[in-house]
Amino acid sequence: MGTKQLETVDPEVAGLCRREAERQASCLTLIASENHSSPAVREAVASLLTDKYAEGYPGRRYYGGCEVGDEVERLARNRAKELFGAETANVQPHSGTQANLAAYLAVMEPGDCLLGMSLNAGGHLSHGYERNHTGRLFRAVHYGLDESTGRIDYGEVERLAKEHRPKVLVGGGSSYPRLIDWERLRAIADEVGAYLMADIAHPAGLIAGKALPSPVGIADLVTMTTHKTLRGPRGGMILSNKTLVKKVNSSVFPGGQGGPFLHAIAGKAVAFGEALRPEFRDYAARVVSNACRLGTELEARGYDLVTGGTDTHCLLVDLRPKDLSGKEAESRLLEVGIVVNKNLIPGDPRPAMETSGLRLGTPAVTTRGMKEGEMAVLADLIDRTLTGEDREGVAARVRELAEAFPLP
Ligand code: DSN
Repeated sequence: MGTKQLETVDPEVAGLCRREAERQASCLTLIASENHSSPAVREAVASLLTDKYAEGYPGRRYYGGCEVGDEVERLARNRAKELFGAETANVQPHSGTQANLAAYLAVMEPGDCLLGMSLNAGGHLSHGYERNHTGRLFRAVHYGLDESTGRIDYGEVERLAKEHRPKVLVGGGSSYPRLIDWERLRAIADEVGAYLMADIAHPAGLIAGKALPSPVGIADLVTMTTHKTLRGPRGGMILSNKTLVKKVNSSVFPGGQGGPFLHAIAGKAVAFGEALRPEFRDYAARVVSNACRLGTELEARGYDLVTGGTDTHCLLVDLRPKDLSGKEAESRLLEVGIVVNKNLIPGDPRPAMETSGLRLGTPAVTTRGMKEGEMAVLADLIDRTLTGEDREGVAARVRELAEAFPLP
């Protein structure tokens, strides 16, 4: 419906939108943080709710005409609470980074200490990276990974916590393929009187779909994005409890944001509704089993996986034994239509724009309906591409797969 208008009014933008749709349809996305939202989610996001200002919260807005917006936001909040078994949900953050900053400022003052995973080890910019506002506002201290295992060294986390007495301890990251021991982090936080924040941006959908253990009820604050494994629109969310809810809400608005994006909140409500259906549990389980299979198939072809595998949706491939940089591997794979991202590995000797690793994830191809059999095919195609074998044949096979497994 909207595209016809767009073609007439602005053929230039319409053409770009069409090209992006064609790109997504004809390529296979193995970027661990990306997914394909449903047409229902996209319809809600493209609705007229985009035109409405609604600063405040349901029942307490600074504008008239918010009756429908109130219902949309209440619906999204209630579905989020049901989905995650949370006491409270704030669905207004525009992104994961905004959610994290709001969560920190709900319980910390500038200058307070924040302990999180370092960016190089697979944390996130918003976990106190020096050039991010979180690193400039707070005294950030970082834990890394045990270079011999690629796993979190909880002993190091405890040692740093005792030394620096953080106000907030953050768990979660962008390229950590293993389960996080939330109970262990809780115990460390309790030892030093810190709040525990779980950033579940990556595994949110796997937790909602009961494929991974949940930090809800263990952590004081749980932040996430809604567009990764959760398969909703681009955006963020904060779950907390009745003790913290007022602080969280005022930290989001008026603390960090003005008017909420009601169209995005409507899209979140649709995605949460979809994730509450039994099929989503099958999806979450399959994302994980597909990632495990992709990993074992790559290992069988001589690839090293950081931590030796995965418990989640993502894999970190150490390319050093193949004498290939992540940058080169990313670009070779893109040429055949497989979209991935280069990634640092623990103790990486190369810089972040080059890297010695690749991060691979199965959320998007699983949404397209791929199962373990296709993971074996993908591993073969990745290997043939990286060894420089029959590039045209591989590209043709990628196109065939993309056609056989269309976007939702
Ligand atoms: N950029 C996201 C990722 O790719 O993991 C994190 O925000």
